[in-house]
Amino acid sequence: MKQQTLVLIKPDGLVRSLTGNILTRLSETKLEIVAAKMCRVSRELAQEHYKQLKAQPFYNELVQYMQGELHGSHKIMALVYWGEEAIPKVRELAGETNPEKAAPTSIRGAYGRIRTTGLFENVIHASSDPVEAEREIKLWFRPDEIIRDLYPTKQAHKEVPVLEWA
Ligand code: IDP
Ligand code: MG
Repeated sequence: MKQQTLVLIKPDGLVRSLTGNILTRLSETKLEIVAAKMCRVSRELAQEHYKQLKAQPFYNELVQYMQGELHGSHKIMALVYWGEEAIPKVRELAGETNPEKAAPTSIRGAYGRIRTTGLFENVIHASSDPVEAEREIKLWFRPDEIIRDLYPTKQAHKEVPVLEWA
Protein backbone atom coordinates (compact mmCIF):
# COMPACT_ATOMS: atom_id res chain seq x y z
CA MET A 1 0.00 0.00 0.00
CA LYS A 2 1.25 3.49 -0.88
CA GLN A 3 1.68 5.68 2.16
CA GLN A 4 3.07 9.05 3.16
CA THR A 5 5.12 9.71 6.26
CA LEU A 6 6.58 12.75 8.00
CA VAL A 7 10.32 12.83 8.69
CA LEU A 8 11.90 15.53 10.84
CA ILE A 9 15.65 15.94 11.11
CA LYS A 10 15.82 17.17 14.69
CA PRO A 11 18.18 19.98 15.84
CA ASP A 12 20.91 17.53 16.96
CA GLY A 13 20.94 16.02 13.46
CA LEU A 14 21.36 19.46 11.91
CA VAL A 15 24.07 20.81 14.25
CA ARG A 16 26.07 17.62 13.90
CA SER A 17 26.01 17.92 10.09
CA LEU A 18 24.17 14.64 9.67
CA THR A 19 21.65 15.87 7.10
CA GLY A 20 23.49 14.43 4.11
CA ASN A 21 24.04 11.07 5.81
CA ILE A 22 20.41 10.82 6.89
CA LEU A 23 19.04 11.71 3.46
CA THR A 24 21.41 9.21 1.84
CA ARG A 25 20.23 6.49 4.21
CA LEU A 26 16.59 7.37 3.51
CA SER A 27 17.22 7.28 -0.25
CA GLU A 28 17.96 3.54 0.13
CA THR A 29 14.20 3.09 0.56
CA LYS A 30 13.55 4.34 -3.02
CA LEU A 31 10.68 6.38 -1.63
CA GLU A 32 9.85 9.72 -3.25
CA ILE A 33 10.38 13.03 -1.41
CA VAL A 34 7.14 14.93 -2.02
CA ALA A 35 7.83 17.88 0.31
CA ALA A 36 10.86 19.36 2.08
CA LYS A 37 11.68 22.55 3.94
CA MET A 38 13.66 24.09 6.79
CA CYS A 39 11.43 25.25 9.65
CA ARG A 40 11.79 27.63 12.56
CA VAL A 41 10.05 25.73 15.35
CA SER A 42 7.84 27.73 17.72
CA ARG A 43 7.00 26.45 21.19
CA GLU A 44 3.40 25.99 20.03
CA LEU A 45 4.43 23.83 17.06
CA ALA A 46 6.74 21.65 19.19
CA GLN A 47 4.04 21.24 21.86
CA GLU A 48 1.38 20.37 19.29
CA HIS A 49 3.64 17.86 17.52
CA TYR A 50 4.22 15.90 20.74
CA LYS A 51 0.90 16.64 22.48
CA GLN A 52 0.25 12.94 23.15
CA LEU A 53 3.34 12.92 25.42
CA LYS A 54 2.21 15.84 27.58
CA ALA A 55 1.98 13.71 30.73
CA GLN A 56 5.53 12.35 30.36
CA PRO A 57 8.23 13.61 32.76
CA PHE A 58 10.49 14.44 29.80
CA TYR A 59 7.83 16.46 27.89
CA ASN A 60 9.12 19.96 28.69
CA GLU A 61 12.69 19.05 27.81
CA LEU A 62 11.46 17.34 24.65
CA VAL A 63 9.70 20.55 23.59
CA GLN A 64 12.91 22.53 24.30
CA TYR A 65 14.89 19.95 22.30
CA MET A 66 12.56 20.26 19.31
CA GLN A 67 12.78 24.06 19.48
CA GLY A 68 16.56 23.78 19.24
CA GLU A 69 17.17 25.23 22.68
CA LEU A 70 19.47 22.37 23.69
CA HIS A 71 21.62 22.76 20.57
CA GLY A 72 21.65 26.49 19.88
CA SER A 73 20.10 25.88 16.47
CA HIS A 74 16.48 26.86 16.13
CA LYS A 75 15.63 24.83 13.09
CA ILE A 76 14.36 21.48 11.91
CA MET A 77 14.25 19.99 8.44
CA ALA A 78 10.81 18.58 7.60
CA LEU A 79 10.19 16.14 4.75
CA VAL A 80 7.35 14.00 3.47
CA TYR A 81 8.28 10.64 1.94
CA TRP A 82 5.75 8.82 -0.22
CA GLY A 83 5.60 5.31 -1.66
CA GLU A 84 5.06 1.62 -0.97
CA GLU A 85 4.98 0.92 2.80
CA ALA A 86 6.62 4.29 3.48
CA ILE A 87 5.77 4.30 7.21
CA PRO A 88 7.34 0.96 8.25
CA LYS A 89 10.25 1.39 5.84
CA VAL A 90 11.27 4.73 7.36
CA ARG A 91 10.65 3.56 10.95
CA GLU A 92 12.87 0.54 10.29
CA LEU A 93 15.71 2.72 9.02
CA ALA A 94 15.22 5.17 11.91
CA GLY A 95 15.51 2.42 14.52
CA GLU A 96 14.10 2.15 18.02
CA THR A 97 13.21 5.25 20.05
CA ASN A 98 15.94 4.56 22.63
CA PRO A 99 19.23 5.03 20.75
CA GLU A 100 21.00 2.55 23.07
CA LYS A 101 18.52 -0.15 22.06
CA ALA A 102 18.36 0.79 18.37
CA ALA A 103 20.23 -1.46 15.93
CA PRO A 104 23.72 -0.02 15.40
CA THR A 105 23.09 0.13 11.67
CA SER A 106 19.92 2.23 12.11
CA ILE A 107 20.04 6.05 11.98
CA ARG A 108 19.25 6.39 15.69
CA GLY A 109 21.60 3.54 16.61
CA ALA A 110 24.44 5.15 14.68
CA TYR A 111 23.93 8.80 15.64
CA GLY A 112 21.61 9.03 18.66
CA ARG A 113 22.60 9.44 22.31
CA ILE A 114 20.96 9.68 25.71
CA ARG A 115 21.42 13.01 27.48
CA THR A 116 22.53 12.94 31.12
CA THR A 117 18.97 14.03 31.96
CA GLY A 118 17.69 10.85 30.32
CA LEU A 119 16.14 12.45 27.23
CA PHE A 120 16.59 10.40 24.07
CA GLU A 121 18.37 12.66 21.58
CA ASN A 122 17.64 10.53 18.57
CA VAL A 123 18.30 12.64 15.48
CA ILE A 124 15.10 12.03 13.54
CA HIS A 125 11.35 11.77 13.88
CA ALA A 126 9.31 9.40 11.71
CA SER A 127 5.51 8.96 11.83
CA SER A 128 4.45 5.67 13.39
CA ASP A 129 1.10 4.97 11.66
CA PRO A 130 -1.20 6.44 8.97
CA VAL A 131 -3.37 8.39 11.43
CA GLU A 132 -0.32 9.98 13.04
CA ALA A 133 1.21 10.66 9.61
CA GLU A 134 -1.92 12.54 8.48
CA ARG A 135 -2.07 14.67 11.63
CA GLU A 136 1.64 15.47 11.47
CA ILE A 137 1.86 16.19 7.73
CA LYS A 138 -1.09 18.59 8.05
CA LEU A 139 0.59 20.23 11.05
CA TRP A 140 3.94 20.85 9.32
CA PHE A 141 2.91 21.50 5.69
CA ARG A 142 0.31 23.46 3.75
CA PRO A 143 -1.29 21.61 0.81
CA ASP A 144 0.55 23.76 -1.76
CA GLU A 145 3.94 22.79 -0.29
CA ILE A 146 3.41 19.12 -1.18
CA ILE A 147 3.77 17.99 -4.77
CA ARG A 148 1.14 15.23 -4.53
CA ASP A 149 -2.52 15.46 -3.54
CA LEU A 150 -2.29 13.41 -0.36
CA TYR A 151 -5.45 14.54 1.44
CA PRO A 152 -8.63 16.40 0.40
CA THR A 153 -8.31 20.19 0.29
CA LYS A 154 -10.69 23.14 0.16
CA GLN A 155 -10.41 26.68 -1.21
CA ALA A 156 -10.27 29.28 1.53
CA HIS A 157 -10.53 33.02 1.01
CA LYS A 158 -9.19 34.49 4.17
CA GLU A 159 -9.10 38.18 4.97
CA VAL A 160 -5.86 37.85 6.88
CA PRO A 161 -2.59 39.63 6.11
CA VAL A 162 0.07 37.40 4.53
CA LEU A 163 3.77 38.05 4.01
CA GLU A 164 4.83 38.21 0.37
CA TRP A 165 7.97 39.14 -1.55
CA ALA A 166 8.45 42.96 -1.83
P1 IDP B 1 9.26 7.78 18.47
O1 IDP B 1 10.03 9.06 18.18
O2 IDP B 1 10.13 6.56 18.27
O3 IDP B 1 7.95 7.70 17.72
P2 IDP B 1 7.77 8.52 20.86
O4 IDP B 1 7.33 7.59 21.94
O5 IDP B 1 6.74 9.08 19.93
O6 IDP B 1 8.94 7.78 20.04
O7 IDP B 1 8.55 9.71 21.59
C1 IDP B 1 8.83 10.92 20.97
C2 IDP B 1 10.22 11.38 21.35
O8 IDP B 1 10.31 11.61 22.77
C3 IDP B 1 11.32 10.37 21.07
O9 IDP B 1 11.77 10.39 19.73
C4 IDP B 1 12.40 10.79 22.04
O10 IDP B 1 13.13 11.93 21.58
C5 IDP B 1 11.58 11.19 23.27
N1 IDP B 1 11.35 10.06 24.19
C6 IDP B 1 10.40 9.09 24.06
N2 IDP B 1 10.43 8.22 25.09
C7 IDP B 1 11.39 8.66 25.91
C8 IDP B 1 11.90 8.16 27.20
O11 IDP B 1 11.44 7.16 27.76
N3 IDP B 1 12.93 8.88 27.73
C9 IDP B 1 13.44 9.97 27.15
N4 IDP B 1 13.02 10.48 25.97
C10 IDP B 1 11.99 9.83 25.35
MG1 MG C 1 6.25 8.89 17.93
